[in-house]
Amino acid sequence: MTALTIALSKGRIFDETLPLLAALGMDPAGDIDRLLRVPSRNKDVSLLIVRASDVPTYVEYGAADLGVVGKDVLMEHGGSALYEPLDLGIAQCRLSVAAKKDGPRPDGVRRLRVATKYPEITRRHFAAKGEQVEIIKLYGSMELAPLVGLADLIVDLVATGSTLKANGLVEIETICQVTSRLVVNKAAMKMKNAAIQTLIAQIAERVQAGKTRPGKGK
Ligand code: PRT
Ligand code: MG
Repeated sequence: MTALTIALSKGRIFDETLPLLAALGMDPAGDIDRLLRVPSRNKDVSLLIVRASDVPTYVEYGAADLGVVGKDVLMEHGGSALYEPLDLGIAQCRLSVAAKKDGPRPDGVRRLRVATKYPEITRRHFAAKGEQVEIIKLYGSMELAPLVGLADLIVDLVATGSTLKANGLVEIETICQVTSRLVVNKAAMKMKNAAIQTLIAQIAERVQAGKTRPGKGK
């Protein structure tokens, strides 16, 4: 059979992809706490454990044939160099603009500062609305920025909303809904077409089954 490599990140995405991999007999057959390249129970499939934001890069350059990545990361990376054949419906959240409860709001006059790990999405979002903002790139803990006066607004992922609430922030706008996607290297899609199409079909069937199973709908 054709050898396939799948890139994915630890944490949320790994945890939610694992049942899918297990159902296809592709769950890790090695120490995922130490190894960065892990064999799977299917000898033709190996898994690469990389940073969430690096998944598109591994797949784009063909270091991995496929990847599992959040739509947020994909939008920030610019997805045109990859195929995105499947919405896996996992690691669900939304990308939102949040502000201090009593802080300033965009008013078309003041140039507000926005802290985010998504400068590209943020730039496009405010440009489309004709709002002038100053973007401050952070790598994490965005919720802190408004509290210490580093920024007026943040653009960050929200799932339950409890992190915002705990930090005295409120969601003022939803930019988009986010789920994880299966992405495919464009050359691999040609060279390994049969193997990849088979895998996509198997995963799609699982995702569909998960949606229709009572109580599992997301
Ligand atoms: O952590 P690391 O820097 O290595 O990478 P990462 O933060 O990119 O990875 P990880 O595993 O945290 O997130 C991977 C992907 O999971 C993201 O790219 C999203 O597509 C998806 N995802 C889904 C989330 C969330 N839900 C989520 N709630 N990623 C992050 N969060 C964080 C959010 O940033 C905020 O700090 O959880 C907090 C909010 O959660 P609530 O429930 O309090 O609203
Ligand atoms: Mg994280």
